[in-house]
Amino acid sequence: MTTPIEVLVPDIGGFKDVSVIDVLVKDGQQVDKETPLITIETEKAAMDVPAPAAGRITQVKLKQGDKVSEGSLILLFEPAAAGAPAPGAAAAPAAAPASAPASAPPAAAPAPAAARAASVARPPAARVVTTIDERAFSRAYASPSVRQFARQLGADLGKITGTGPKARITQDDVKAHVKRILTTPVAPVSALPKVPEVDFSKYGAVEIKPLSRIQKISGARLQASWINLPHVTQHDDADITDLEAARSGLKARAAAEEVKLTPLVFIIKACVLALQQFPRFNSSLDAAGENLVLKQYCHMGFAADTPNGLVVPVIRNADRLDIYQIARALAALSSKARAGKLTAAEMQGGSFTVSSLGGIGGTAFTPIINAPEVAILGVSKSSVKPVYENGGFIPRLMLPLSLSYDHRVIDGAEAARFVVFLAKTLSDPKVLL
Ligand code: CAO
Repeated sequence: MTTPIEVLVPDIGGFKDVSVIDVLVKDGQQVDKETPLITIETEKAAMDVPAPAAGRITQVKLKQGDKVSEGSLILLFEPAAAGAPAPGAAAAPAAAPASAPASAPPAAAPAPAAARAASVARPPAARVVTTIDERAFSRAYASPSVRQFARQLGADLGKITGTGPKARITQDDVKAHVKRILTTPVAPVSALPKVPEVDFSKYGAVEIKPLSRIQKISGARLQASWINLPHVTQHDDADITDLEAARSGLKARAAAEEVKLTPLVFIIKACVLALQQFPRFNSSLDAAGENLVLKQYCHMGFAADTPNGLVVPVIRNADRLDIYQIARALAALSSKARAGKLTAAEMQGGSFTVSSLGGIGGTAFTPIINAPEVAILGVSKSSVKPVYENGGFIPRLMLPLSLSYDHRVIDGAEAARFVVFLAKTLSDPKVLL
């Protein structure tokens, strides 16, 4: 049997009266060299004091919560013969008086432990994988070498669950944690602030009604457009007094053709002419956002309000259609939309969209572009307004137009010219018939 030696608290960077936050061994326990004996916590770090050699714990001399300084007695220890601590690193003999340790070299590998303690207190040296909560990091249960390893990887020990004895964090735990972070697909972080979640039932009775499939699809597309496209809306009024007179005059012919000539029919026709005059409005940005795709066709979309939500059917090749053909296509697609019978193809490939709320009311609104189109025309209810002309006010039927455009593709001046052209075209029925 070898003589028990005292194992003392090593140089801990000059800290005094630090807390023992854990005692990791008990009397009679066999330990290997470097087995952690106790964990102490300074203001800067928690650190383990390891066994100076392989051997048996004879008697533990302190308990959790005790205060220790350099040289405090931790335990008595019987080194295994072959693994006895090297001279100079060895603890004082067990028989030494309690006052002796101050002058005896600390047993628990003081120099490396001190070096580790110092390095633990160093700021992270390598890349930071996560933000480190210093308080949680310092409280985490891990050896100095594991702490240093975690520091180098920027891993937050406070977020790692230990798998070692007493849930001690091992180097493998740190590796697994970092690997998990690196291999977990990261959802794109939205920079948008979130709308607060509210439990409305706290304030009164509520009913939960799921969104329709169309509402979910159109909602996501509208939001994508609103977020991605810099929208500007240009407003103007078109004088449709003469157009309205012409439209009334065409009622009999329209009845014979079995179509209804609503103002929207003429507005779609006027938009076709405007797109031909301003081809940039009949374009889309390519996926890289570096080229304009100018379309040689003219497919006109129109927003339709249906019981299941908003849909945008598309009138194909509207530039080849006269107003009666446009009216027919409009009626056919509208009734299919309301019946929920539109095919996907009938809602794709639009050049430009018209959203008319004129049959309902309102004076102006800011429509959201049906991306990847680059502009949309909002139409509100026409009304008779006094217009100053030839030195006096005369009553004219004015149609409010609201053109939203993608400012990446269209300049404000071009948008104003487009709307002026539209208004002029709508004021002259001869151009449209
Ligand atoms: N000013 C005054 N009256 C107008 C008008 C205008 N700008 N536009 C239409 N009207 C009149 C029509 O002449 C018609 O009158 P009569 O019944 O006396 O003939 C009445 O309003 C209803 O027209 P309508 O809505 O049936 O037909 P439309 O061709 O104008 O529109 C459609 C068809 C499918 C576009 C429309 O029914 C619709 O769904 N509009 C809503 C679009 C929408 O929701 N837009 C918002 C999208 S963003 O949320």
